[in-house]
Amino acid sequence: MPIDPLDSDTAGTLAQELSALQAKLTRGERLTPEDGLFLYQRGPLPWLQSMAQAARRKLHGEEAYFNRNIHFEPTNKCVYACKFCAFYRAPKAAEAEGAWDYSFQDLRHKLDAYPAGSLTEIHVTGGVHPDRGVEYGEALCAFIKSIRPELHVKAFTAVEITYFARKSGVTLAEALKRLKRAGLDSLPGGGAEIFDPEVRKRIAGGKAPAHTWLEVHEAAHGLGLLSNATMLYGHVEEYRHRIDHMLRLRDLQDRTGGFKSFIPLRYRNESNALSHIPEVPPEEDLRNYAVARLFLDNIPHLKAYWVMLGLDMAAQALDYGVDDLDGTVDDSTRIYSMAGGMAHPAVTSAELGRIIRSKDRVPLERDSEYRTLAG
Ligand code: V47
Ligand code: SF4
Repeated sequence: MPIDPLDSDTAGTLAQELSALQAKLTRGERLTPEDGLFLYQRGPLPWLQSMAQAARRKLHGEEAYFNRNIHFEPTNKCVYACKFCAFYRAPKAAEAEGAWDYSFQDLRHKLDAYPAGSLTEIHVTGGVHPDRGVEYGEALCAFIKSIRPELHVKAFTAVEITYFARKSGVTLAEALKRLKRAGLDSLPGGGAEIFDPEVRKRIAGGKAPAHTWLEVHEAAHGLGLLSNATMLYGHVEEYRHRIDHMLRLRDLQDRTGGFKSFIPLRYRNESNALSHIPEVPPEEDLRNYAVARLFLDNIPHLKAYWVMLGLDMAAQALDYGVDDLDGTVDDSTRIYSMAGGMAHPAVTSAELGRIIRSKDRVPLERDSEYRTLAG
């Protein structure tokens, strides 16, 4: 078949651009936003995979991490109503409408099911309850520490903390100081969604804007609290919005070094106000992991949250820059099952180990600060 001169020209230019980027990455140089956008739009997936694998290998060799954790979602009643959220119920909703509001005694009961030493972390996040200020957050952290002092308390998104502070009339820094004093150990990465103001307004109008989310994390890092960062993708955003999101995280990380891991979250479309938007295909998830690994050169870990992806896709993501599969979870979260994810997400550490080994990688159980635990 004759070669179309235009196609071969385009192919030649693409090959040249990729080889320039490969040289840049090999020299350890940082990608610009334009480079990132180019890779999203035109980077061939096998090329991205190979570059992301190399970047991951430089940071973590063949090791891949998991932990033993559960989630606690105190309530799904929320003053906001993010359009993508299937978990949300109005503050006055009744139990019959699917609303819940767990007490501290309910939490004690849940924790009693776990023998000492069987968990290392509890991840606490939920709806933004209209009546709860920083006093509630303090009491919850202190309660967990009083019954399970050995557990790392990763609790409250920047959105929840912003509301706590406003409700209690204190600054963000003061709220964080008080939560830390009460037992908070680190912040989860939720609530980031997409930072671009137009997109944020369309999917999560009303809740803490990007600069406030970033301010909470910066203040937390300043107090010695580490944190994670998420990005909700595959809805109405464009590639340039994902790059803008990661750029803001990369800039903050340059200043503080306090982010432990980046967690891309694929938009799931069941039972929410954006259900007409189809979910992205798996190739898009893999492309996103690879670009994230290459662009976010200063956030050490890239996490595939298997609860959202399913275990098979999480395993595949290990070949695209991912070095962490999160934890055992033990059917303790409903944010994803309500949005179309696995109905009862639970996995043993042996199973996570098997998945990691199936990719010729070395499974390591970690604590919440990525220190390896003796296995
Ligand atoms: O901020 C809600 C997302 C997040 C949907 O820090 C949805 O280790 C997709 O942040 N489709 C909360 N995503 C969960 C979260 C998280 C998860 C795992 C680990 C960590 C960590 C943090 O869940 C929200 C939002 O971005 N989310 N609804 C949905 N329909
Ligand atoms: Fe509320 Fe969080 Fe759901 Fe938004 S994503 S409606 S803040 S629970």
